[in-house]
Amino acid sequence: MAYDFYWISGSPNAWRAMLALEYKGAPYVSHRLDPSKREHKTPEFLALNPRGQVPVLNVDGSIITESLAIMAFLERAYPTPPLFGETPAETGLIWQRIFEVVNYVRDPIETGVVRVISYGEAMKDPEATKAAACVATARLDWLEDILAREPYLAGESVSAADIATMPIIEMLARFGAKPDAITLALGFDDLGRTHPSIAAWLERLQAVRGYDAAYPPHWRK
Ligand SMILES: N[C@@H](CCC(=O)N[C@@H](CS)C(=O)NCC(=O)O)C(=O)O
Repeated sequence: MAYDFYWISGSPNAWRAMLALEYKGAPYVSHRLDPSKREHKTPEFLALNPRGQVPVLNVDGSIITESLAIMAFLERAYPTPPLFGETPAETGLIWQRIFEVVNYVRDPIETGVVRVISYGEAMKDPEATKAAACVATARLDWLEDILAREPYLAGESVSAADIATMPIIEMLARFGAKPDAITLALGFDDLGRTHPSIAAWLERLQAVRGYDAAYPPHWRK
């Protein structure tokens, strides 16, 4: 039986859940919501998730919100190929990486930089934007250090840690190339030069099963 999956194009949280669905080969019916029409705030959608947020997975009437919860559900429902490791040590490291990214990487990038640029607010206080970019760069440097030593964030194989992190970094690369970011020289427009191991990791992830299907359609030219 196919699940019902609700998402918004470009939402990093929906992206990671959708990529997990695709990677696992799980059957699902896609419900793409249009945020400009506030389709994520309709009474019908709020009945699924009162927060009015994506992603949402409807599993035969059981509603799962929270991208990481959806990924954990998929791991139990479709153990192969694994995303959360095969040994206790692997599983521990994968969750460690996920929480490190959620607790220390996501906000400086998504809130500190991406949101400011996407809301057109980067030039309102250039010094504040540059200061936020410095923090985000330090978090990127941390990822770069891991990926200079390992092909994936939790070792030799692609895992949930990579799938959970990749959309955040893709967002930074996309918005870091916008004119305001270039004007302020935030330094996110050429990851191949500044963070070559991250750039190589992003390229490796493009070969992961389901990458193309989960890629935000409105980002395609
Ligand atoms: N912690 C949640 C966050 C969900 C979330 O923030 N979704 C955003 C898109 S990335 C959303 O739906 N925003 C619309 C809104 O809050 O109105 C998860 O990981 O799924």
